[in-house]
Amino acid sequence: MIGGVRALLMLTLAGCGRIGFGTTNDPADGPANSDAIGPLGDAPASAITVTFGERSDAMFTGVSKDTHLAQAQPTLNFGGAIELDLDGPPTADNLLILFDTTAIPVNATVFSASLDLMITDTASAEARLQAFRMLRDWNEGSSNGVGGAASWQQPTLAELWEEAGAGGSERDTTVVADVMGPFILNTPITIALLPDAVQRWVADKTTNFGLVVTQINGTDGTGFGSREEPRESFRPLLTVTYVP
Ligand SMILES: [Ca+2]
Repeated sequence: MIGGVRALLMLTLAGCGRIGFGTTNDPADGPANSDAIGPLGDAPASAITVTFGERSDAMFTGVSKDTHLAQAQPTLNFGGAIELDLDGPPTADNLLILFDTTAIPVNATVFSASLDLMITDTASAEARLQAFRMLRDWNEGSSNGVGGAASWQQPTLAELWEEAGAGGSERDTTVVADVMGPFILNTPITIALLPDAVQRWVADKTTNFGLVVTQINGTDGTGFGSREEPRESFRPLLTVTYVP
């Protein structure tokens, strides 16, 4: 029985072409989001859903860090800011976010994963974001526009990014999430994540350096509530459904 479930899951995961892209919140968001689908089919009855984030109703708290990197302010840290900024080049803002998922058993099979963000600065309709797994550590920092790390230039105070802005080989090439705007002020979005990304963190926590989120289209930036946002419901939340 368990083997059968696992086989089904592996088949599901193998069909990754349609897994983990787009948002699942609101079909009215536009055509780019309306085809957004998580894993095909329902989760098995034995599946467990857990939530991670700095909200009192999250199942696991004290588990996240987040910041953004500002190309126009390349030496400044924003780890303590209440907003996570995202913007496209030439003045890009890239967002870094990490959740400690060690509460999930290492042998679990991740069925689905999603990231809830609250939009605190609206972007133009053509805005598009993509997320990738980070492959190296970075400091959150606690500043809001003061010199420090992480910054556009540095992951930690002792090092430089291989490619500024958390680019190059220090991020994975697989697209973990791909979402088109419009992003509307004070509207929550649920971004479906490629389950394999979380699966890797679960199987080996030493590989969990979180995600970098980039805006690849549109010059009007987007803002999201950070874990420091005073309003709890504006803070990021990771939801994972897994089969033990
Ligand atoms: Ca932060």
